[in-house]
Amino acid sequence: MQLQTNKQHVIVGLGKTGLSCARYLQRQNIPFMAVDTRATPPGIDGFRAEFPDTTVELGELNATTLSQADTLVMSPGVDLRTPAVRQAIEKGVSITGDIDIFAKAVRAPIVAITGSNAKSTVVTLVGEMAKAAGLKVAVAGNIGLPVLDLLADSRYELYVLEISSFQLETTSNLNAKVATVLNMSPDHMDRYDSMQAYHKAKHRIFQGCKHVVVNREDALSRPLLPASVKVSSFGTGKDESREFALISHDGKPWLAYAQEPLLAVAELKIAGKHNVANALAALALGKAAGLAWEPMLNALRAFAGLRHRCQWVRNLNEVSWYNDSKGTNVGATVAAITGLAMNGPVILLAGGVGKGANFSELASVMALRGKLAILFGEDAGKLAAVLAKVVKVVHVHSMDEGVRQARQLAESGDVVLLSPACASFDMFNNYEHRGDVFMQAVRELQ
Ligand code: UMA
Ligand code: ADP
Repeated sequence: MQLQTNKQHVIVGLGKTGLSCARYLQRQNIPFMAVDTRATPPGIDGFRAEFPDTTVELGELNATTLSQADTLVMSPGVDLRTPAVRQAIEKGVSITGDIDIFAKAVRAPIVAITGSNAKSTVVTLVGEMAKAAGLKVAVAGNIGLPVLDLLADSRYELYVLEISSFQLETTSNLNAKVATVLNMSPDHMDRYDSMQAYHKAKHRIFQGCKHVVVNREDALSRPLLPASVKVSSFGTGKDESREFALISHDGKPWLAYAQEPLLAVAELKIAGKHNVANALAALALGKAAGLAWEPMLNALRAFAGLRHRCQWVRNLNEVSWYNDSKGTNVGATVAAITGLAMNGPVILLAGGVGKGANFSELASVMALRGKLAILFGEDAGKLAAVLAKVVKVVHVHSMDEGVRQARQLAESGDVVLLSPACASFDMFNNYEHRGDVFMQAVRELQ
């Protein structure tokens, strides 16, 4: 959305995004006020110091304030179904968000990436590929850096953006050069009335895009688009498309394009079949963005993976320990268990805030590859209700206790995996904190 200087803008939410929006609007001389549902949002003192003349309203959102605005600049953490926001929308107030504003302001092409899982891994890989190809590339969005903070530097030649469904709800006509929904499985079911609503939000990423990358193994990743839009695809299963695929070459698995081998899977440092899919997705996106093979393949060879994503921690008495604290929904944890189970039977540490998820799919994969579930946090009971039917279940009250239990019960050849299938905020500051506490406890084991 193009913002106008003679209109009243209200920034809703004073987190990272709200702050970046305030800085951007101020640079553009666009007047604004700000609201946040919390009585004392973190960082409010810094905000007041930076914007001393800005009106700030804190606490429950005021329907009159929002309805009198011309435009609400929404933060992703605020639900558009909040009554005061819904009322303002019904009165005709327009809605935008940081990605929407950014898309209208930039000149360089965007590679836009969403999906229920694998976003940060694939975004980082494509960023590394572009860097290896010599481009000045920005990697930003849901991965942690608000996009509007990029606009202060006009030298970027490519933007690789991770975009969440929350951010897409307020984004129209992103006009990306390349866009993808990497995969779709239920997540954030506390923010959506149905899977269809979540799907609809994700597929907004394709509005105005020139080239789509689809996951052949996930029909929900495929948009309905006019024939003029180019389509590439990736997948690890049987391939009849002559696209990005996994093939057997000299008896070994290789990443391939059009049946031509590109890189032996053995050359990848990232583990698990889900990461082979991620590597193929990154190649498909990079090629659609115009990158050459050699820098892309060099970036793939060098990439050791992100922290807290199936991250190897240590081996102790022939038991291997992995931190997948970023496994915050059922689909992610299923992929992590499947990806690591080839190393041995899995002892799973899981639990936290389930965000309204249905955990039954976890039971199927644990029945096949699991040995024991050690559960903690708010929704441990819901997890136990499905997992206790297929594996032994132990309840613990802290990560330290969970790690001690795993140490006691693990036998040679087992894999101990923290992949909670839940958000962390009932017991930890965030998933990084949860993963760090786990790794610390594991490293201290004698
Ligand atoms: N909040 C309130 N009241 C408000 C505003 C926010 O209670 O008025 C709460 C939210 O519910 C949330 C927290 O404050 O719990 C932060 O919300 P925010 O919208 O201010 O978030 P930002 O700090 O701006 O960070 C956001 C993304 N956060 C969310 O979508 C919740 C960050 O993704 C993103 O990195 C950042 O913008 C930069 O683009 C985080 C995330 O958890 C990592 N994303 C979800 C995910 O990956 O699953 C979607
Ligand atoms: P996101 O940014 O979408 O959360 P990440 O790259 O941070 O994605 O990975 C989060 C988690 O998703 C990982 O810890 C792993 O458990 C799981 N995961 C990674 N790749 C895939 C995939 N291709 N399909 C399903 N789950 C995956």
